[in-house]
Amino acid sequence: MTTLTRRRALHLAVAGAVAGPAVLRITRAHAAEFSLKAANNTPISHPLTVYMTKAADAIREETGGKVDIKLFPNNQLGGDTDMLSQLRSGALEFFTLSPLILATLVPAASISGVGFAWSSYDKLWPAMDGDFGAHVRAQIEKSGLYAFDRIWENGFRQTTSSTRPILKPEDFKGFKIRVPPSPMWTSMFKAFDAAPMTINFAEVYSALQTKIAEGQENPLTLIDTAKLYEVQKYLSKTNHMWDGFWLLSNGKIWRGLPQDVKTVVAKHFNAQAVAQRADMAQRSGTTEQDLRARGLTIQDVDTKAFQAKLQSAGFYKEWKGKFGDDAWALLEKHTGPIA
Ligand code: X2X
Repeated sequence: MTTLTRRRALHLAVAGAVAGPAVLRITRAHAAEFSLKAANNTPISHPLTVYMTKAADAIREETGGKVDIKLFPNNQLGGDTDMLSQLRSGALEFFTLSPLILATLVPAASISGVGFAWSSYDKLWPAMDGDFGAHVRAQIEKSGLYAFDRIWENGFRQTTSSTRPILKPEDFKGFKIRVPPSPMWTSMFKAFDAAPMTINFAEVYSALQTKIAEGQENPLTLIDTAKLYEVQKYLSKTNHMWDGFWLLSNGKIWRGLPQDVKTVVAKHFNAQAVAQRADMAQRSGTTEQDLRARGLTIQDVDTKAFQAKLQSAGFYKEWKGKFGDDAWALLEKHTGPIA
């Protein structure tokens, strides 16, 4: 098997060098028994892309080239809304999506993104990998999609602005902020009295550059790798919610794959998700320094005041009602009392 793999690698290298990428692609598709596509919305340098690539490489290696997963990062196949449609129709086999955006299809999925719910990763990861995550994945399966066991990391979300720093909840009043397409995001920023506008991540940079939106909110790693610091001045550490990426597959396609293929694919995707979390945790301090060096003014805020604003606006009452008492109790079993 090793010799075969090596010979194949050599063959590909030669084909690539002599005839260019078009031939390379044809050769690979021909060699693979299962040519599958995976897509995401993060830049090539983001750890989500880096570790999905590692998983695809490990899968190709272990199956001797039989399973070839080609990655389309950085919204190459369209924005999240488009990619979700492609996944559902079967045009795309694997796709990572925020639980909150997935909630446009599976309302129960956004429960992991409740504002200020998680005080630490020591609570979050065991919950997502345990009964709480299993509850969400069961709802996802009912919608005809399959969610892999290990959710990938996006991070705690922070607020950026090109016009004025958001230091107190009142600063949000009328603030034109881009939010991802999801009822919970719109609800949260309405509760802050901001003026949220729904835009897919694929269009965020240009929306900020043209000042259609004054600000946006995302974890530091994404602000860094998507170069949002080029079009934003201030960053407030509002830490208002945690967000991850469920790796999803089309349920029918997934169930149709041979068991040995599913086992290898799931093993490597889940293992690389856990490795990606660790990498993200390691880089948080240096990313903040990097963003300061690139000219962002970064400020701490009193996050309790922002949470109190959500509370008084009825945000928690609304969402507890939507998710139901049982799901809410399961959440608070891990987080402790939220509000
Ligand atoms: O759209 C966003 O802001 C992003 C990239 O964080 C998500 O996928 C939710």
